[in-house]
Amino acid sequence: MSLNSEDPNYYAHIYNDAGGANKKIRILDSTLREGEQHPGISFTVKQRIQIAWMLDSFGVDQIEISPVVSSDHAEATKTIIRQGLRADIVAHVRAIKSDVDVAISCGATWVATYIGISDIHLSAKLKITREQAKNRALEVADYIKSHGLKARFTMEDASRTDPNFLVDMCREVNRLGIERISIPDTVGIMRPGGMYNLVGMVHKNIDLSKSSIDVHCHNDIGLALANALAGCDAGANQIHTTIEGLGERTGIPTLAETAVALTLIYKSNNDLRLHMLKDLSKTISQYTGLVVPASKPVVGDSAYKHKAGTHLAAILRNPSAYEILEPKIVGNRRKIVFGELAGKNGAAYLLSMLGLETSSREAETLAHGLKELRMGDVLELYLDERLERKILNDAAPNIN
Ligand code: HCA
Ligand code: CU
Repeated sequence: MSLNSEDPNYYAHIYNDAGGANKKIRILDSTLREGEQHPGISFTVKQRIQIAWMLDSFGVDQIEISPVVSSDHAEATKTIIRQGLRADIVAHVRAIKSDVDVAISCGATWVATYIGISDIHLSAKLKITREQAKNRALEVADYIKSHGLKARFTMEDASRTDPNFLVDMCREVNRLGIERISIPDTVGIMRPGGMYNLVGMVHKNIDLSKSSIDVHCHNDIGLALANALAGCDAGANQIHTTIEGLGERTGIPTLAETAVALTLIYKSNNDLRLHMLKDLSKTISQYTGLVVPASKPVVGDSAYKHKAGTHLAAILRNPSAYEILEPKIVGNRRKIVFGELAGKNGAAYLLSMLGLETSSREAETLAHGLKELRMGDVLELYLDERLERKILNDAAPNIN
C-alpha cells in the first residue's frame, strides 16, 4: 500500500503506521448468534436467512449461528448452509458431543465450540475442575475432528484465566489441528495493551501452521473494537462483530466500525461492499425495533452532518476538512445543518440554494437572522450531489 501525500489523511496514516504490509484481518459476523443474545432480540427464520445473504454479499469471511437454541434455529442453520454462500457458516455449540451432533445434523462443515476455563466459570457455572474441563474440551475437539469438520475452539473468559492453564489448553487444541482458537474477553475487562499481551502470549505458544487466532471482545467499557484491533496487532487475524454491536449486555464491536477501521486505517486487504453498511443497519432496526442512535459512528444519521459555522465554511469548500471518508462509501449521506451556528458561509450557501443573491452583506444579514430566531437548528439539507457542489463552488469563493 503506497500512501499519497495529496490525501488529506496522509499524516494520520503515517502516525497510524498504515503504510506497511497489507495484513488481512478477517471478519466473523455473529449477529445470528451473539446478536440474538441481546435482550429483546429474536429473528424469524426468514430474517436469519436474509441477514445471512446480506452479510455474505457484504463480504464477511464467516457467519456464525447457533443451531442448538431451538428447532427454528436448527432450521435456519440448515437452510443457510444449503445456500452455498461464499462465507463459511460456523455452527456455534457448547463443548458437548450432543451439541456437535446437532451441528452435524444441520450439515455444518464448520463448528465452533466453547468452554469456560477461568476459575470463576469452572466453579460457578460448570462445577468441574480444570482437569475435568481439559478432558471434556479435548474429547469434544477430538470428536469434531474425527468427523472431518473444520473447527474453532473458544477459551471462554480467557482474559480472566490463569495464563499457565490458558496456554496449556491452547497448545492442546492446537496439537489436535483445530483450525482456529478464539481468545475472548468475555466480560469486557481488558484494555488494548492487555489484549495485546494476552493474544501475544497465545500467539507465541502455538504452531501457527495449524491454528489461527480469533478475537471476540465485549464492550462493557466501550473498548471492544480497540481491544480486538490490539489483539490483531499481536497476531490474531479474525475479529468477531455483530450488526450494531448487538450481543450479551453491551455486545461486541459493530460490523460497520470494524469494517471501516480495517479498510481505512488498518489498510487490511478485505473485499467488502462498504456501501451496504447503512442498509444493514436499517434492516436490523426494522427487524428488532431498536433505534440506532443518531450519533452512532459510520451508520448514525448524524455521522456526516456538519453544523458549526467554522465547520460549514470548510466543508462547503472541501468536505475532507471534517470527514475521514465520503459518506456514500458507507451508504450514508452528508447533511449541513442551518441554524444559529451557521455563520456567514452557511447563510451564503443557503441563499444560493434558494436562488437568491449571495453578497457578503446578504449572507451576514441572514446569519444574524438565524441567530435572532433563537430556535437552534432551523433546517438540514443534503450536501452530497455534484450539482450542489457546483452551486457551492460558484457561490463560496465570493464570501470571505
Ligand atoms: C457465549 C460466550 C462467548 C463466546 C465467544 C466465542 C464469549 O456467550 O457463549 O465463541 O468466540 O463472549 O466468550 O460469546
Ligand atoms: Cu460473547
